[in-house]
Amino acid sequence: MMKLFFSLGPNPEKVAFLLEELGVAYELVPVDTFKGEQHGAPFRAVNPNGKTPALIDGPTTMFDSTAILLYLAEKHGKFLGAVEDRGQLLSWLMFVASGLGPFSGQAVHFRRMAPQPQEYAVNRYRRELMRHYQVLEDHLVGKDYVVGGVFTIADISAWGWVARAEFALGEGALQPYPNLQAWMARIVARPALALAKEKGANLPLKRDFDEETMRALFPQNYPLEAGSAAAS
Ligand SMILES: N[C@@H](CCC(=O)N[C@@H](CS)C(=O)NCC(=O)O)C(=O)O
Repeated sequence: MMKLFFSLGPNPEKVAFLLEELGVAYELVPVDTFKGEQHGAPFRAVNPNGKTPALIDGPTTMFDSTAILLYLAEKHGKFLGAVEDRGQLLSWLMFVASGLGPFSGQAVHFRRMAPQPQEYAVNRYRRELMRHYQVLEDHLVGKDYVVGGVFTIADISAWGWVARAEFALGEGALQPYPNLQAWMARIVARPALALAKEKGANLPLKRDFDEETMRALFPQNYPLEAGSAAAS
């Protein structure tokens, strides 16, 4: 059975969402990133980049949510949209992977996690994230889904971070973007998403955000420990 290495976060949740849409059997393997398990040798052997998600499917091991979404959609021949829209599908997947995702992550980091207030960084990432929302907002005029009028992995990929808009920017973050809100309502109504969320929520993962968690997630705030995986 496929193994999905999972923690609670947008990137692993996207893959669980797709697996539920596909209706294939898979095992969720918890990687407790709040305890630093992503830096340990057993997980690094699966994902040398030390982040979730990763997937093992028979002889194939892979990491990065976008790579895994493409792999699974191609394997099952589903949620790729029409062949003539493949360029659009790849474009929007990369828009999320290289823009919406990283800018969301940094917006969260500097607004909520940085040890000292960093006004410049907060503004930089907030405005860039809002610019990405506006790009999607304009693209979605008259469209139900991101690519070709059908539900694809581009919707799954964008959902992961748009779902956390308020976490990144604060209450009412999506208010200026009515098309994005309407699209979001279509995505969150999908039964597969509820199933994926429920399975994730039942895993025994640490929830307390304490000193151990700060060290695990933001090792740059602490002195390098020679030879540690986090230092590499
Ligand atoms: N580009 C990667 C990003 C993966 C990522 O940042 N995963 C987060 C969870 S959403 C993680 O593992 N965080 C733990 C850490 O950074 O130590 C992807 O799309 O899979």
